[in-house]
Amino acid sequence: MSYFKVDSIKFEGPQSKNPLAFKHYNKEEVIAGKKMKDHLRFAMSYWHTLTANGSDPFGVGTYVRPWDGLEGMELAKERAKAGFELMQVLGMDYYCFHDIDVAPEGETLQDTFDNLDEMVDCLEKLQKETGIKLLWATSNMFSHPRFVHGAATSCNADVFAYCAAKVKKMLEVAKRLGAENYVFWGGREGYETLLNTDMGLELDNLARFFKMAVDYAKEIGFTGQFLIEPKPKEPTKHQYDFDAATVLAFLRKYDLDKYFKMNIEANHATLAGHTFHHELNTCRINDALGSIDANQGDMLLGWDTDQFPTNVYDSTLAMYEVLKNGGIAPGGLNFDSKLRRGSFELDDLLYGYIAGMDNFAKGLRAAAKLVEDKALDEYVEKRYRSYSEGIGKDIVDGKVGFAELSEYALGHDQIVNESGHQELLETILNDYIYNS
Ligand code: XUL
Ligand code: CO
Repeated sequence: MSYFKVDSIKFEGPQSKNPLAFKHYNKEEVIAGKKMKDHLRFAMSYWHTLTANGSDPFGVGTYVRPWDGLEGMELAKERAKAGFELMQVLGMDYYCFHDIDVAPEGETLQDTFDNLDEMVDCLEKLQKETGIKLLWATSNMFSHPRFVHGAATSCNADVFAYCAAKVKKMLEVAKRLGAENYVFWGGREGYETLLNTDMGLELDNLARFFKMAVDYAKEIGFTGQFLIEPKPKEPTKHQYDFDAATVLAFLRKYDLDKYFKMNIEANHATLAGHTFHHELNTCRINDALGSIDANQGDMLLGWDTDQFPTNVYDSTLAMYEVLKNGGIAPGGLNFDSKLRRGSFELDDLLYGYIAGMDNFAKGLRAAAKLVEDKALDEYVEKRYRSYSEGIGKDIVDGKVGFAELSEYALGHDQIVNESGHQELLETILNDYIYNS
């Protein structure tokens, strides 16, 4: 251990004032029949943690890192070592990466693949030494200028082919490193103006691309779960994978729904005008909840700020959905979160991850009690009880149509409603958060 000032972050309980200790995350503690680590399946995002430097559209990087000044493969290897050390210090069992996070791009596509192969040897060794696993792999098809008009939705077929080569390679890497999932986030899969865009062809091509990925995974025996990560905008004005409902409609149209689930990111949900809770719920009720990118946005800013998640209200509701889903595996909670530009010291990474992990641990504790006590279920069940008997049951059982319902309504036209008790339920939710 050489990069961080402590060997491990330990659980000290809610009373602890030690900034380098967990107050709520007690990895091996059993909650609702499962260890906390198995409910949460925390993962480190390689890009925000090791590759990012704190630059923004107005200024250069600010992060001070021990690998500053290194270049090429030497830099790549140093970052990998630091990343695995960080995960060990935090007791984190998984990580996620894009191809070009771990290895620099070369002059040619073949050079890029050669660099990647060399780094995959290194990552494989680090995985074996530490027992840390790959939650998901993905391919970056948005940063380089070649993706200016899109990746699988580019107007240029050579770009489509280039992307196919990249994803083919990364599926092989994913298989070799035992990735449990494979993510597609369509960073440039969208448009700036419909004046020059054939949206119908672009969507057909996107579906063709996904089909080829599914076929190739079968061919090489990669059995990880495919995931699509919705986001409504940024970098393009309109992204095709706008939100969970849009992705569901797309998957169903092209008969891809049996192969894909979703990776729901909190900040993407809010950019789409939804809550994180809404997106998770939409996936759960459609059997499409695959994994989570844990972070949060800023209420006052309209872009993807990717902050470490500290909002316990959101983490409680997220874990509530995860528990109701029967768990998140083979997905997990990947911290797609980055430090603020002003948090440039290496140890800020520890503070960021501790904040996020403790926040979700606290959310899990509250959510587990909510589920166990059926604290919200009771109200929901009662609210819909008119569908368990009488005319409501006939509707659910498909026994009546408009004619029967019209006859019924004529005899029952003095409607009586009951309160939804929203404020009471919000108080109950708060009580569970305070007392868990
Ligand atoms: C971008 C984003 C990506 C994906 C992986 O907003 O969330 O980092 O998670 O490409
Ligand atoms: Co993400």
